[in-house]
Amino acid sequence: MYTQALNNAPETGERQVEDAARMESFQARIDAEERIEPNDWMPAAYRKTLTRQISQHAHSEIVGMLPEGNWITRAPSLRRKAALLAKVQDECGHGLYLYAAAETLGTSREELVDQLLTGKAKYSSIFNYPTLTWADMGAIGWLVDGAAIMNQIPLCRCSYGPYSRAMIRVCKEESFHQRQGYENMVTLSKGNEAQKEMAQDALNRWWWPCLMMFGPPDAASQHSDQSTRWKIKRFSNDELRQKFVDATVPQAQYLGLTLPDPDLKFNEETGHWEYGVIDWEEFKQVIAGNGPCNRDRLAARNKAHAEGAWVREAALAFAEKRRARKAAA
Ligand code: BYC
Repeated sequence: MYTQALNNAPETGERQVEDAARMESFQARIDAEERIEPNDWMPAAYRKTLTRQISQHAHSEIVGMLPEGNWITRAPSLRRKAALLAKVQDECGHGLYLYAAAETLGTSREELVDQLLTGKAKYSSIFNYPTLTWADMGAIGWLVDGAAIMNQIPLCRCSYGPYSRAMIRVCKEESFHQRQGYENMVTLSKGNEAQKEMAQDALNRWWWPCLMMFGPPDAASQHSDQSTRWKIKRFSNDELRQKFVDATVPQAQYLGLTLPDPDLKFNEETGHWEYGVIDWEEFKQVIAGNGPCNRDRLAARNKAHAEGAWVREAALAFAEKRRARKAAA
């Protein structure tokens, strides 16, 4: 017992020294803007927070197909339908690249999807609001994709290689989504009275939830400090929210629409638009599963997953057959 304790002591100490040295060289690589790749050593907490963020992001893309998918059959023209269909398909693609990026960190896709379907995993709060009119397709493209781009462009420089590379393609596609949404809003807001009203109503309903997409205020953001040190995040939640407000106010003015915030005002000294108080209680309720559509969204995903079982089985059977044929050759 005594001998064992003696033998263990230096070993434990050595391991600690070794871990500290690895941590230091890991941080040095991050500071030098090197990308971390799947087979590189990384701290367990880095792996965990990236798996969390990337999988939440993937789930958001997949659940994000539902509010807009709701309007594909009711698009007002063939051109609008084709664009919306393409956008929803892109979102599915984004979800798949992101699941693939998350898998490189060691959690299987089945586990990740299971976390979504059982309600254990979070996805963006924004997708728990209903799409009530066609103008919501414009508002989502303009505002939701606009907010997503603001948040995701810095992620193209995230320290984790597979995530940063996935984000480059995602951002190119998001920028097309944003433009189609804005163009839709231009058409509606320059249209007849009923169309203008519909555009204004959509803006009224989507504005505040879009500001919540950037996450809790900096003082309440539990992951921000560490994620910033690891260069997963390059800007804080509040910084990105402010950039989004500054970019979006002139776009609303061009549309001739009014942002639903009586406290919105331009600060000549800072050069920024100041906005009113965000209802963080609503945000908490939505991420706790009590938003207007949380239950519908999870039910829809579970139904789609169950109905897609035969596709997964067929794909697995095909892969197994091909593997067996190769092994026999
Ligand atoms: N909704 O410490 P914090 C899109 C959670 S766009 C729900 O600041 P972090 C799309 C957060 O996860 C949307 N949950 O966290 C667009 C954490 O909970 P846990 C997807 C939220 O990670 C158009 C807790 O609150 N984009 O996909 O430092 C069409 C504390 O927050 C939200 C991404 O996922 C929220 N809005 O910063 C289709 C971008 N905000 O995990 C699709 C990647 C915060 O401790 N993600 N929470 O239980 C990020 O950039 C960061 O994860 C966030 C949050 C800025 C969102």
